Amino acid sequence: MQPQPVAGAPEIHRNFIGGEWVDARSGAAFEDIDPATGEVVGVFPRSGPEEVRRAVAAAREAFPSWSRTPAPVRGEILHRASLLLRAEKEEIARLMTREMGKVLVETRGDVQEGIDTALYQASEGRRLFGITTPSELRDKFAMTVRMPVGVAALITPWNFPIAIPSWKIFPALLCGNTVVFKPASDTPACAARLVALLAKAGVPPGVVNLVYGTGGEAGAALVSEPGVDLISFTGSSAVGSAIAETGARLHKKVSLEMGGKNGQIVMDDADLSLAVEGALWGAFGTTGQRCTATSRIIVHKKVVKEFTETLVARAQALRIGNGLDPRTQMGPLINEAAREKVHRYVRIGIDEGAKLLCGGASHEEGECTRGFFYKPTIFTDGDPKMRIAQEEIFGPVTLILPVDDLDQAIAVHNATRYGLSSSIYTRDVNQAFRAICDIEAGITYINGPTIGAEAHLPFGGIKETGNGHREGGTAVIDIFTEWKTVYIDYSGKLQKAQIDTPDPGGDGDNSAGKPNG
Ligand code: UN1
Repeated sequence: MQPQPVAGAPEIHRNFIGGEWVDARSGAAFEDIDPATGEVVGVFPRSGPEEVRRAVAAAREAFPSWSRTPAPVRGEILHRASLLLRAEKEEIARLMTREMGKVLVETRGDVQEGIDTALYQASEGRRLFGITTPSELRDKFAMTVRMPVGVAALITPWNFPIAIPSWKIFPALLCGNTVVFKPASDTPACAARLVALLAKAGVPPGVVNLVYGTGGEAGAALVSEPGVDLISFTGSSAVGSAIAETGARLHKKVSLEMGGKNGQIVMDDADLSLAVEGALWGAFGTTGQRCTATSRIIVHKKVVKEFTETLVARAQALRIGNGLDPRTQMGPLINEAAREKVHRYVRIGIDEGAKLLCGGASHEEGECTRGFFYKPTIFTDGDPKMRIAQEEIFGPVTLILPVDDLDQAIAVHNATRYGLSSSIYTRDVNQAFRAICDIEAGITYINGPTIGAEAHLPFGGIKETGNGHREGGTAVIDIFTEWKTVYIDYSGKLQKAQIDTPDPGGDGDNSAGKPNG
């Protein structure tokens, strides 16, 4: 049982290991803070290697039985989870807004993404397709089946506290893996809800374990734990590289989803008001704290003046405040460190010679004095080589880069080390297809902003954004399964591939006196 809260006091939480809510042995704890008000939402255990080891042991113990549970049955449990998420959607959305600040409309969308993923992955329980293919030999059958990988360590960020854990936990379970989940320490309360809900949906003890703590302690212990077979991580490129190094050394499968510096191209034939609408949502939705956020807007010189004026006016009119207020359009940043980082980048941009058009400062009016608010910030006259054009800021800051034509727009777009999301606004089908082919990114939107991924399509990026994997849709199944190739020889004799294979150009016998190959 979770401990019962004392009225008015922040709730004290525990880890979830082997189907039980348990205290961390160290007794150390951290607070979950509402970034709009500074209030404490809950108190959570700061776990170390000992808790991690117990959680991994519980996941290992649960693996044989869970991996043998038929996939359609595992899928049905996810279906039940989707119904529970739907029933609790509003409550979880409100908790999420309190815990990490984004506005209610968006936190509802976040939970919805979890529901969509649960439904999609539930249905995968009755597919999980392998392939069958002819053998080159007579009386021999060839096919592939998918096998679970084992114990999956899932490390998630705070910006999508239900959606991103769902992208990982649901397919991991559907494929027959057991899980140790280490959520970001800025959003532990949503993680508790999700795990409690999975247990209620029928996930057996030990199949999903939850360990709270910092990345440096619990996260680092988890990735180097020998009982972990697979690590799936979403977060910064620096942490991702460190995880990949450890994973390589310890022979673990590693799937990484990291930074972005996503660009929206606006051509001179674009529907400008639509392009402004898209940029506003792409740059300032979730207070710019998405890996898919529009942090560069590459605009044709013929329309850059009109586009910029409208965008700046719209950004300045955004209503900033507590996300629980339905009138609020943009909530706070996640914490003070994030606000300092954003402001540091603003100063870097000014020093580099970009022109600050609006924002560039904390927002401390009215009720906002107690939270980590920052004004929507737009730079123009950017150069693609500037640090603010190259580095992920993860806040409400975007940079306008004027260009002469499509070729230059695509070149500027591609001149970063990241490759997650991208977008182009144009009415010209030829230009749109050029962009689809030539933009270096995992996702390209035509006449839509850089954010808005759907649960049943692949999500992920190229270059330093990822390491070759995709989440979402069927693509995620490749992360959470290993292929088993099966040959069934029913000829009753030894048949040697490549050697006994009938040779249509020869005498039908490759083996007698002929060199092989
Ligand atoms: C992220 O920013 O980490 O496409 C994920 C989107 C969301 C997911 C973003 N559906 O913006």
